[in-house]
Amino acid sequence: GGVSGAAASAELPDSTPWFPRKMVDLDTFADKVLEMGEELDADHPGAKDAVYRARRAEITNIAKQYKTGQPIPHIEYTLIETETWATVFNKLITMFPSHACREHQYVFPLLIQNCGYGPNSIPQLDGVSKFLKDCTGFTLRPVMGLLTSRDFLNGLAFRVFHSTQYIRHHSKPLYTPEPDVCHELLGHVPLFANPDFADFSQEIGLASLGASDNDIERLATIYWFTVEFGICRQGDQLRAYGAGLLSSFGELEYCLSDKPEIRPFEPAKVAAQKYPITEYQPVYFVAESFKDAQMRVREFANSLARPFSVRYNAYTESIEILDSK
Ligand code: NLE
Ligand code: FE2
Repeated sequence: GGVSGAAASAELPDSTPWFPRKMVDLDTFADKVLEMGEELDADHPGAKDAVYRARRAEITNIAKQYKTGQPIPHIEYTLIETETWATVFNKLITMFPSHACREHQYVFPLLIQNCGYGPNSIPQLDGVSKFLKDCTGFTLRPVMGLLTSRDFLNGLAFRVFHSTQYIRHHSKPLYTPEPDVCHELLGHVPLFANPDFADFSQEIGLASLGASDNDIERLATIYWFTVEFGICRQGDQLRAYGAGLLSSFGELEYCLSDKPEIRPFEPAKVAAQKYPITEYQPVYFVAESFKDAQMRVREFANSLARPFSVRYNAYTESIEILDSK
């Protein structure tokens, strides 16, 4: 097989789940959030705080309205929000030198210089998105809360990362089960500035386009154990590169202690691993490098039952269909 004009316009099997073909197609995800978007679960620390709830609704409304190509609106964060950020920021930077992977440590000072990272104010997504675009072509899109795994992973195929813009409740700054702006800015953003990591993330995204529900589940699990909770070997040490670790003071310490179980990153096995979402992970998987992890994910993706393959055309910001794999 190969790409040709005919192949590029080839019909997909009817059973293929819909997937975005152009960047603007991502606009259809905006109001399809699963949970914790506008309404908060009863056990959320902010559930009984009317001021917090109203603020969340205000900020998530920006994401609901957002369309491809628009600048991401700036948020004027309140004093209490900025204090929460400062608490998280100041705690985490004491841990990064000993616990974060070298790629994270390389980028962090650049974010301080270029994007206003520091304890005194919460960086704006718009500036951060432009910075990432210059580094790796990744961009951010504001999102109301959790998308379906399919929508979220599909975004990665376009090098688009869906990012929350609200902040965790001030009563629990050092761990939250849900994404928030601390998690996105301190955990995800530094890694998306790294070219190998960007390639790795897009690889998962491309594999998700038109994948079966079962394969989406497996890819989402791989995403969970890498982009969110991955650790990697660097020299004779283990370091964290997963954003869920890098944004949680408690779990960052725990993940490199002798308490959790550590296994090698083998996608077919990782894909079948169950995991909790509201507490520290009992198991982590170690990548040897982002390039090695990407190769393994590509191999895994080729083993999935999808009768076509795809590639991203960055000039036209669209997905091309290849007639066979
Ligand atoms: N547990 C992480 C934190 O506290 O920052 C967030 C994880 C989101 C998947
Ligand atoms: Fe995340």
